[in-house]
Amino acid sequence: QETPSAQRVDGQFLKDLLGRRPRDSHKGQSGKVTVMGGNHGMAGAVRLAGEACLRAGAGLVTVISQPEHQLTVNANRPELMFWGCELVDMEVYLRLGWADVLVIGPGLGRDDWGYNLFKAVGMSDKPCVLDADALNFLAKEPRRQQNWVLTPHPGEAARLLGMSVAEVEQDRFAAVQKLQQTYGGVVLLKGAGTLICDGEQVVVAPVGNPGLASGGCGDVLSGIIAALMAQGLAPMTATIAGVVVHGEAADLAAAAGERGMLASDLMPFIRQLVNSDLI
Ligand code: NPW
Ligand code: AMP
Ligand code: MG
Repeated sequence: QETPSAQRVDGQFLKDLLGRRPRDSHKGQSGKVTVMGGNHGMAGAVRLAGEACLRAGAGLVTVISQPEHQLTVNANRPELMFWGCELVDMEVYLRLGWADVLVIGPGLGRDDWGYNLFKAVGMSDKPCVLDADALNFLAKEPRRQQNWVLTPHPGEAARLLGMSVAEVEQDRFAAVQKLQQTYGGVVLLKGAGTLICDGEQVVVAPVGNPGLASGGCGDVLSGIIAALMAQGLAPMTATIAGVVVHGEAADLAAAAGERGMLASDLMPFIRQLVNSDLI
């Protein structure tokens, strides 16, 4: 529930946020992101997060996933780099050092492979976006970190808080604040009227539409937020801007109808929106 102290944001938030790229910029300056997840059967989740990350302007994006997913992840998207990881060993730790920002969770699954990747991210000191199953591991091993962004939907938030989905939804404002107090960083509570909290303020983003209520839309959001962080926005700003880009892209995509809208349908509009302050 909204309180008077909550600030509302809309498309105006994107104005003057990113600016034009310098004429002599190179891909390293737009940031390097590594997206981790995609356990067996869930290549789509990391493909969507990785592609959204590129469309939101990251300079280089690597996907770390189950080896059998290379063709799926790279199908019609050869710009994504891919590393097939069967065993989570020292090489993973070395590869995490390459990235400016990490995303972990989309399609990660809840088995040992997913858990070991989750632990590897925890050992690094990189800024990161934790989504989906990474949040389920965090719920089992709670800890605080300041330079992360947590993106739970109400089901994941309920696990993180040890309460029911109904209790989360009954007072979303209290839930997002409790999540932030418990886990630190920036917390985004998904759903119509997304809430974002960094411990100092709660922001309400009444953006997007029910066309987003389909598989993969959350995976797209995590990629967008990471790309904005990699381009230099602070985690709170990147999270608010990411939610606005995602929601406005959904509104543009919904011109053809909310029902049957797909996460992939957001992709061309993400690019339009991260350049919108220049038009
Ligand atoms: P119910 O019962 O449906 O009402 P999970 P997931 C609840 C990957 N994906 N408001 C929901 O409630 C993800 O990245 C892969 C209220 C249920 O209890 C994850 O890794 C795709 N309740 C993995 O799949 C595309 C809500 O939470 C529970 C709610 C599992 O993710 C799809 C379900 O949550 C997907 O992104 C809301 N707004 N939202 C791919 N192409 O590879 C959810 N709930 O068990 O965490 O399952 O979110 O589907
Ligand atoms: P996930 O459940 O992780 O796939 O994430 C779904 C994404 O779509 C989140 O960003 C939600 O806030 C957004 N979303 C889902 N349903 C709606 C809705 N009815 N209105 C606005 N945004 C929504
Ligand atoms: Mg999700």
